[in-house]
Amino acid sequence: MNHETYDPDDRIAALATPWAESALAVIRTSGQGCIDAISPLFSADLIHQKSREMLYGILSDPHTGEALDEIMAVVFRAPGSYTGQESVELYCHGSLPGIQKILSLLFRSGFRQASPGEFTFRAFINGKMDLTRAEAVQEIISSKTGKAQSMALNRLSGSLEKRIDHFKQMAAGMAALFAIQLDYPDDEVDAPPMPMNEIRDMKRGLKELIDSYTVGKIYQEGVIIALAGRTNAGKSSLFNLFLKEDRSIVSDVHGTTRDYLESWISLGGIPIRLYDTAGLRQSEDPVEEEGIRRTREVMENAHILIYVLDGSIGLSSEEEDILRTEPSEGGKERILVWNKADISTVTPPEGAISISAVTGEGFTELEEVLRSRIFRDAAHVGSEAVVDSLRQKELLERAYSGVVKVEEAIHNGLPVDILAMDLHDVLQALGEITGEVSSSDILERMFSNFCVGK
Ligand SMILES: Nc1nc2c(ncn2[C@@H]2O[C@H](COP(=O)(O)OP(=O)(O)O)[C@@H](O)[C@H]2O)c(=O)[nH]1
Ligand SMILES: [Mg+2]
Repeated sequence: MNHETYDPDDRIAALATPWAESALAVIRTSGQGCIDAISPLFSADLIHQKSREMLYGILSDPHTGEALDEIMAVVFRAPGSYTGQESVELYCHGSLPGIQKILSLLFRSGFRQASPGEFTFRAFINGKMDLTRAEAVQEIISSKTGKAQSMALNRLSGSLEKRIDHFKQMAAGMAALFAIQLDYPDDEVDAPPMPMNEIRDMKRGLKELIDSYTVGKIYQEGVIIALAGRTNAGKSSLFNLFLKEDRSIVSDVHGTTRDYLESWISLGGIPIRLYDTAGLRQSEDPVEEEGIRRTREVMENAHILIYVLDGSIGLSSEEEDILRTEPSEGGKERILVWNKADISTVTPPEGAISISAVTGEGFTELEEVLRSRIFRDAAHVGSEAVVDSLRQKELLERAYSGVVKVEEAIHNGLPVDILAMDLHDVLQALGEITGEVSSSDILERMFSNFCVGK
């Protein structure tokens, strides 16, 4: 979005629901005068309509008289709307040609197409929400599991903003203290003591939030897991067990899965992008060869590889070689699964989890192991405020290192005006998180990731 040319007074419109055939579609508009602009297009009286109440009517083109749709309309008078501006929302039928007609009528009636994130951008500049909440809007929309969604909802209700405000108050308190110190000459004995406890508390609190990023990122972005192993080991069977449906073709014909399949699954609320791959084996068949090439690509990109071994026939020499290599080579986690435990007569290799993709035995244990691997590097965090935006995390780190600098300066007996300068950095970074101080490129980067209609 280019808000250099951004004009908060013009009227914007966009489809807020997906561009697809559906029962209902919502068209959102915002901007001064938008009730007046839509009123001549609508059969019922919008001008005197109460704010935030649905009104039934026919939307038609005033020039041709053509009726476009039977809809419900809601007016929002400023500042009681999402954007803080006067807004009208139209609930129409989800017909693609219908939506197109209505939008083009709006564009002919003084509205322009909203840029991605422009509604939320307006909400931000009109003081309806701080940046942490604005980011949460996008995070809610893009969350893939219930848990991720409720974490983002927490941020929308201001849990993160409150934490940051708390830090800001602490820093402001310190700044006041430093200001008093400046008034005391060196030899004065009863100068107030340095705020060492506050500094310690602030460091701990900031660190906690920074650490929560690992967990926040896992819930928001998910983890990529690929099933690998030779053909017929039971990868597709295991894939289906994870999905709890028969998505992938299971067959005892070798090389059945020639391409990879992918699906989002939820592992106790953690979004997992799970890949079923073609088995790794030598093949003369060009199609299967391509499948194997893609398998390697998927394996490269996965965070965790589940290596499926066929327990009914034991390890091949190739597999033995693989087992001898470092499990986490290339920074990737590897989990060994000894499948077909229901018919296996061979002793599984050390560290492998015995399961049966057919009977489901051992599956719960596999899920447990996955969870603990996923959270291996993640610090334990409470559920209230979790950071999942890289922007926020980097600013928290800047604030943290500012506090460390203040602490060091105190230890080194540096003059108070130096402390005050370092503290200013801390306040600056915290202010950027919530958007009090924000440069235009940050805003641009943030809001342009939104979808149109948000
Ligand atoms: N008895 C038994 N058979 C299995 C198990 N997992 C897979 N199979 C069978 O092994 C064959 C190959 O399975 P599939 O999932 O297609 O293997 P893939 O080639 O690795 O995808 C099929 O006939 C499956 O029914 C298991 O745990 N126990
Ligand atoms: Mg398969």
